Amino acid sequence: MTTVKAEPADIEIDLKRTALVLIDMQRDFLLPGGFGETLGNDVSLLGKVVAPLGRVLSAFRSLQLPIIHTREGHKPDLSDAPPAKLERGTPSKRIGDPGPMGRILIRGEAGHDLIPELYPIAGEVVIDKPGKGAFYATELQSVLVDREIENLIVTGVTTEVCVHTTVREANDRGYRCIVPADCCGSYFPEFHAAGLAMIKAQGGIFGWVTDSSRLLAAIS
Ligand code: TIU
Repeated sequence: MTTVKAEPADIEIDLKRTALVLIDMQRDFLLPGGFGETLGNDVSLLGKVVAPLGRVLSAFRSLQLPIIHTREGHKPDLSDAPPAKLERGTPSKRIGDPGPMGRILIRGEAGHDLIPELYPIAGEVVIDKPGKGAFYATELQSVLVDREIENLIVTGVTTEVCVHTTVREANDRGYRCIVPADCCGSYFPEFHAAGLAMIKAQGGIFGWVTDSSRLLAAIS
């Protein structure tokens, strides 16, 4: 067993039953011209996640532990995008509209793809998800059951949206979720802080919060 220093308490995990989950590290959220920017956000705020998450990804690769990437997006015909999502708010471009990186949040377009710095390699799982949570309308649970995974290191963007929704979904399904704070990011620093505080409050109501240094020290 491996002890990861974390809040609200240190946690012991069996690394062989632990997967790294990278939520939506896509151009559409991290680069100008994508979905995140059309919503009115400063996408540069997410860039600081890439280096620490890259170090954790390298460590998981060298230990040959399971790695799961997710991508939020929709089919080109938008048949999996509910009107309530398509019509939401007043973005500069809507889901499916043409943008500088292709159609916004559409599978197969450049903007929908994962950023090159964290690009999946052979053997890593890529889950396409239409919603915010990685379990909703995806094969994630069967992937985890097949590989006998019990613990998830949940990272990516954005902390209070897709990371948080996934942690909540996973927690209810019995997975221990550990979130390294510097490996996830938000367009709203105050929501990032609040999202992490909510995870570890009440004795770890949704999971545990650590950081890349403590995680790497534990698994190396
Ligand atoms: N807008 C925002 O903060 N996030 C999303 O729309 N999706 C994800 O978090 N991936």
